[in-house]
Amino acid sequence: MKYKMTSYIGGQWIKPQKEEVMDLIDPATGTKFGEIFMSGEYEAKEAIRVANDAKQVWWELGHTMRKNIMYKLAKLIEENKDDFAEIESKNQGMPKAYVYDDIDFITENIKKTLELATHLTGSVYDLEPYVRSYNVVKPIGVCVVIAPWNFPLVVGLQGIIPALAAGNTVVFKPSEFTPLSAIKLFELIDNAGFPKGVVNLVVGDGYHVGSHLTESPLVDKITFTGSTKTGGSVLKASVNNFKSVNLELGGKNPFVVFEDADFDAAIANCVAAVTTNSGQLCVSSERLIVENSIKEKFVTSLAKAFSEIRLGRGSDSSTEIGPMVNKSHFDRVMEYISHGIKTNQKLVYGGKKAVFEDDELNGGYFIEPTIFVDIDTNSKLWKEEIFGPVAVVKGFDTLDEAVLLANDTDYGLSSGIFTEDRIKADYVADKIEAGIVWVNCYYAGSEGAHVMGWKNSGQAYQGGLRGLKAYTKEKLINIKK
Ligand code: TXE
Repeated sequence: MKYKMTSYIGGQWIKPQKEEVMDLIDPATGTKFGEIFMSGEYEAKEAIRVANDAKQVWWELGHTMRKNIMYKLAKLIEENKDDFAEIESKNQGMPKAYVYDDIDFITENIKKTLELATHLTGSVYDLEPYVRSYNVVKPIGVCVVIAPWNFPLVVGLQGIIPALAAGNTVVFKPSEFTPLSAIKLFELIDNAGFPKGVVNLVVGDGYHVGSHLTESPLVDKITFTGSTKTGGSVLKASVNNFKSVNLELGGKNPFVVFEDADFDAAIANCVAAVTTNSGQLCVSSERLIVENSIKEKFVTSLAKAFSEIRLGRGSDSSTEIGPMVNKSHFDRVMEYISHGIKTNQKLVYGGKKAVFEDDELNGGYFIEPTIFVDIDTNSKLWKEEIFGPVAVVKGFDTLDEAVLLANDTDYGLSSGIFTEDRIKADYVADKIEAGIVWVNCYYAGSEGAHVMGWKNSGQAYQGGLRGLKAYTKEKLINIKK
């Protein structure tokens, strides 16, 4: 299949001017299934121009009309969930079950965010006899949303939804490696009734499209999700007109297990923490910090659980984990494993390209879930984000040693603690330097809560009312009485 009309600008599908084409490869088999036309500077600038022109129209439509249009989009997304599941499993290699969960999350998120938008109200200060002051809340303006290749649809919409709900216009750039769900999304946006120019799509890479979006003086806000390195470039590019910037970056998240933990629950949570989306998830865990008294038993049980995981095509309903997104990421993760082996780190499970009876899958980019124990904390396997199903284990004896190990990282995105002792849990949760702490419930969460990456994992809040407010600016008006 050849995807030519890959940018949606000003309510129209556009064929990129330059006609540069990228191959689309199924990561489960390594075979080409299509080609996609990449946009460049012209489309990036055109999308910003129309989004800037549409600012007033979208804001003046009012909350109720905006809500009706976005509710319609939520309904269309829900009705098309089978297509999204098909697309994401083919393009990113994700098991379909994840996509169905994501669609439920997205459609709920659209509704909840629009409810929260009714709380974007100002305040009146009527304290003096001669002046009345009030703050009013306004949209920021043109928001650029840049997404990575993992969880392409949900991560993109986590920026697009609050931006639109707060009355901003949007230019969305998905990853060049996983643009297909965005193209499907914009087919639905085209039918949802948005005024022209309010939401725009530009498919292209970071150099030809991303940099023009982040540098443009017409852009008021950037929401970027991706690697810490690129996040730094985005922040630098944004300073020319002091854009507001949300950064959701990488992690090297600790999973701390004490001997008094509910052992089976800790193992089950750890399997999910390490292997969900084959470890290609910013909040997954790659550093397992386990009390020495149970370390051996824990590692043996984890290895057994890993041996029972079903790897396969995302489109196969029995698949639990899929492949790495592409050949270059597969090579990158395998290089970490080889480095561990070459530097005498103790590999106790996995460490190889997965082998299948179905020979077609042997061309794919699958990696066995992998465990290294007693890792040297100077090793890059301990320090760097691998973004694959590779866990390194380190033992500890005391509470403070556990905390030191957990915080021995430049990142601070998320963390897990497993213990039945509430006081211990509270102590460690308080000391851990991370934006999220999960105690006995990795990946659980409550509606309306907001998160922020600490240290090199990001800046600005996402989610809830606080996250929504990041898409607004306020004005103080003082009126003489
Ligand atoms: O990131 P990249 P990838 C992180 C995770 C992992 C990475 C994987 O840590 O390392 O994302 O995604 C565009 N100006 N998280 O490899 O390379 C690029 O085209 C503007 C964190 O895709 O940083 C793509 O669209 N844009 C996380 C996007 O940036 C540029 C959740 C990301 O690319 C650009 C998920 C430039 N100069 C993944 N260069 C979290 N914390 O929430 C590239 N891009």
